[in-house]
Amino acid sequence: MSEKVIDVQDAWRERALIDDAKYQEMYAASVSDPETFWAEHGKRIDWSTPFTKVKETSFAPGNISIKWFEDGKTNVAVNCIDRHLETRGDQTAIIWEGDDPNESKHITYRQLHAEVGRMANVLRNRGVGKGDRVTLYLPMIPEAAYAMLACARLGAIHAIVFGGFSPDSLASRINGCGSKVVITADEGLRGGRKVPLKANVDEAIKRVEKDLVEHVIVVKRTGGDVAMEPGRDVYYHEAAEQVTDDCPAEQVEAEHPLFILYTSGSTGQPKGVVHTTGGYLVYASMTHQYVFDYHDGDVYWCTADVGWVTGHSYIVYGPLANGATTLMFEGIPTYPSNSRFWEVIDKHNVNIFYTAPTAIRSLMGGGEGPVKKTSRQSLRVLGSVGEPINPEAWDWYYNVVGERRCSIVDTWWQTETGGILITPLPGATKLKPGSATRPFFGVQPVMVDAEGKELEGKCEGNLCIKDSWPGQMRTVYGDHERFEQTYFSTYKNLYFTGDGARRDDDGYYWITGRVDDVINVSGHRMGTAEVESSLVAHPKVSEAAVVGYPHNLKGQGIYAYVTLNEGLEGDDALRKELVTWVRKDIGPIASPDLIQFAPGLPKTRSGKIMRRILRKIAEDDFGSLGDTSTLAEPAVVDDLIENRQNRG
Ligand code: 6R9
Repeated sequence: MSEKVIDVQDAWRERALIDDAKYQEMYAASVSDPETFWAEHGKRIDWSTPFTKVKETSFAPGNISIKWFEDGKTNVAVNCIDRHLETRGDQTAIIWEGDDPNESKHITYRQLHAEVGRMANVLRNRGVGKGDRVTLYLPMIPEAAYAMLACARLGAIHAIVFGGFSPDSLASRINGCGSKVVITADEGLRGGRKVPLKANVDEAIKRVEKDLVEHVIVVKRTGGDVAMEPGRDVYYHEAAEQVTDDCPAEQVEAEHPLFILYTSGSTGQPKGVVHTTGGYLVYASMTHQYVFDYHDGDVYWCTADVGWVTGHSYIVYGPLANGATTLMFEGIPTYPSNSRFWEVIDKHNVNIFYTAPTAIRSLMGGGEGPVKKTSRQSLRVLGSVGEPINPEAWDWYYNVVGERRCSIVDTWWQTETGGILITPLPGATKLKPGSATRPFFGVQPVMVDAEGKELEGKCEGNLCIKDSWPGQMRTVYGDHERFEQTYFSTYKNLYFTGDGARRDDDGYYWITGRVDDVINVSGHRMGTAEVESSLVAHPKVSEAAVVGYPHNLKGQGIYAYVTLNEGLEGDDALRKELVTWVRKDIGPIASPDLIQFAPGLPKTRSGKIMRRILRKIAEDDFGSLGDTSTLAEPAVVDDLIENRQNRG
């Protein structure tokens, strides 16, 4: 791995909210006396009833209980909208950029207030109130943000299902949280292709408990022809005509649930991760401000979908709580061309850009040309999230996209953590390509070995977090037992992240990937991310995924799936070249035993490689590939099976 260090540039520090000395001071205060620290920062949001209690949390076996600001009352929509009206009513809250580059619009805070009030009234008219669950199955259109905030305004709990999920997945999530109302659109639009959202909802409802779903509200996006069930389905624009845009906000307890978001773990069905109101908003807004060094007037763009936690915390809640201008993008990075991201940045003068390594790598495959033909002069901070960023992608992001002017924040966090936990801060943290660097305020990472023994100093192990932070998930919806089992039973009194990491001499964290993906080769532990990063560093490789497979001598062997850059063909000579490359880069224990050239890798629609499937194929275990319905392109699996490497 790269050991390069990039100093904080003077320009970053001069502009930044805090420098390194201030970070050190605030971090020390946040962990030595969390009560005092969070009592102060809890005031960054408005409370209708101020809290007097700050932190009531326990990770003790049998008593996992997490409460922040417990006796305070507030409303998330009021914090994200109403409180800004006086000072920035006419400022743009949301810039919406359509799939079609000729379509975009600006929504001011005042307009947002009216839109959310109207949508809240439409829901209220259909019996939605405090504590009711509402499933959202929407494309990236402003109505998705309106719907989230409308639920928050009423104290209802939204459960967003990513628009790319199948009717089956949607059905199990609607059932799981017992939603009586579903909000969807006729069709979505991505890369010029239509997504049949309403038709999927109809399919899903056939598989949902009878009579559970009472109302389906349909936003007209494409105007496509869809079936409407009388009495159950209504077009949003028609329902909206029947109500005013003035809707009182329900003040709720700090621990009232704000949303449920389903996420997959290593076992069983997806879990409904529950986030609550006060602590979540304090944490999402504070991290958004400090991590991205957000200043008034900045234009901020996070390319995630609102169907994922990144969209919740860093498109909608964090930025809007801070009175920011947040850009919402309906399309994809490669449509109409792979200059799209950079063109959108120029079009809207984006200052802060937050995307995923998978997007960076795929654009990197197309070379520098599509980037270089745009200006990108507005950019100041570049963020990364979702998976370890390999140093080569980091370098490309830094050198080519940001032209060495922009700081990079590699932000490590999870659906479960609600907000960013480990990250550089632009004015404070020296950067090392590939490292998420240091913990955010209040976050105490702990490294443990397989037996749960805490490791000191420079080390490699399992990443846990000691003590709670305000954005932490509170429970698994309807199954607190599973919450304890999944996150608190492996290591007592610690939150277990499921990730492996190493910590270097400077106390920097390098996330190596999920520990369920660690390969044990002849007794040596090998991070799949490490091998992948090395492979991807090869000039001919565009993407790589590495899994373990049973090996007679070594215990586990290393099986590498490699996607080459466009137009290249793989052969035995290249296989050899890659093995030598990795041996040289990391060491002989990292040498791939088998390399399969794959035109595509199985990915979830959020871009995560599904190693579970790759492991099964590497193990010749095709009979039990499990659920492949969440794949972006299920067909790649057939090709992988057909061309698998014989493990002899
Ligand atoms: C926010 C999000 C969480 C898992 C997490 C880890 C991986 C996320 C990362 C990263 C290395 C980063 N991950 N950010 N790994 N460096 N900067 O992605 O949530 O979808 O729940 O995924 O993603 O493995 O445990 P989620």
